Amino acid sequence: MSTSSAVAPNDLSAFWMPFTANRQFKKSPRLFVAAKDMHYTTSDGRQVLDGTAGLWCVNAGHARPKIVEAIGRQAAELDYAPAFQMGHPKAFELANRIVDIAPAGLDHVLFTNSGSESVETALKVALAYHRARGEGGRFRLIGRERGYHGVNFGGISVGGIVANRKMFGTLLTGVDHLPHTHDLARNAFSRGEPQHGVELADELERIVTLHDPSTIAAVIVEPVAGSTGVLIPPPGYLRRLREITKKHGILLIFDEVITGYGRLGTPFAADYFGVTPDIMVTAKGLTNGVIPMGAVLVSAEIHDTFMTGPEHLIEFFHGYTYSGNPIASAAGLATLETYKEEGLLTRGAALARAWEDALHSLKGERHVIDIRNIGLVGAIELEPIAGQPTKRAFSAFLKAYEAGYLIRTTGDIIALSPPLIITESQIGELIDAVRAALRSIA
Ligand code: PXG
Repeated sequence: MSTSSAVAPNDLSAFWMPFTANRQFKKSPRLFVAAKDMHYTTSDGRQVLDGTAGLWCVNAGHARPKIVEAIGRQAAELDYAPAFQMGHPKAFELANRIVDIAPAGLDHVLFTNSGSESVETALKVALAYHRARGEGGRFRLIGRERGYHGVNFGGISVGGIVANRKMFGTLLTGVDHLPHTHDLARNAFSRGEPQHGVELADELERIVTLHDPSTIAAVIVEPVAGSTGVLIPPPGYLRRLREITKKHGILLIFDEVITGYGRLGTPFAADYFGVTPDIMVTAKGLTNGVIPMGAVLVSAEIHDTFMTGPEHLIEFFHGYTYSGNPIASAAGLATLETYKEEGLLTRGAALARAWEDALHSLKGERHVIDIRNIGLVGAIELEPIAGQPTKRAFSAFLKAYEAGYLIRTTGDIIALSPPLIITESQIGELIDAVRAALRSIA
């Protein structure tokens, strides 16, 4: 009997897996059974270097003692407290700690359980805010092509991924989209921010004029689009969006589910780009991915707009059974402490140069048509196999996995986003593994 059968389930059919090629997976399953720091252990006892921080969330690496201990202790002490009309100390404490590290001006926190819920929460806050101020005619939401804002109806409506939208009916009405900023013809192999494309922000002015500014509630963008392949904005682009939104009284929402908590070498992308939104959507790295939790940060102006009327009445009709739940709050506090103790929210900046050089050493390898990097994020875009999009990158994923490296693919793009504890020598190892994978595929 192999070690694998001791830890493998005997039937994989009941679990309909998310965003997975279920039939391919179940024919040759890839199962992790343990993880520590930079590595997973597979069910057949192999070590796999985590090149993706799980799904962009395990920023401090796996099984960090402080977080593990906090979760166990909290489960024994106070496992659950009702989220509505009751509280517990750690949720308040965590909200304060998040505000401490957030860009100035984002002062209040609504808790959720995922990035998708954070997005829905942000969109609802935006609509309700305008209505509370007597501008209920602002009902339109503007997203962006190739944007990913989770999988719930608001998020797929403002999102710009065709496959995530086309099966699901009419979605939200009153939504429009900016063009994406990906421009291989002009920007391929840029190091860091690509030079061309700032004028794409002016498309917002065109859309706003088309609908009239008085109908528009909010614009939502990922500062750096993650899921659709690490699309980095040109210098000045986000600043321009900020200027246009401000001019027209439109709220700007940054979806920092991926870029938040140190991914770019700054606490948030808002810090990296020097642009502060009115609402910031976070999740993932907030709890190091260990317990589901998200946080939506809003300005005092937005928060205070709701704090009117009789004090015994609920101000905002929204929330989840698990908003700010005790165990998630404890995990969040321990995660932020770990980030602080180890300087992880800025460690990406110290590694960014080595990361950039390592990634760009793949230029000239077979199939590679672009390489992009910012902070501790990278992407390697491959020429698709004619008539078989996604197949080439998926083959690279399987090769790398067999060799002991976890990478992530989206379309024919390889995306890398390792835990922020990665060493320079592990960066070298990871990139060499990608190189070997590229050399071994058709
Ligand atoms: N916004 C952004 C910007 C995201 O990247 C979500 C919202 C939704 O978060 P939840 O927690 O509901 O999944 C995300 C999630 C990938 C990948 O490999 C990306 C995400 C999730 C899973 C895989 O690109 N992003």
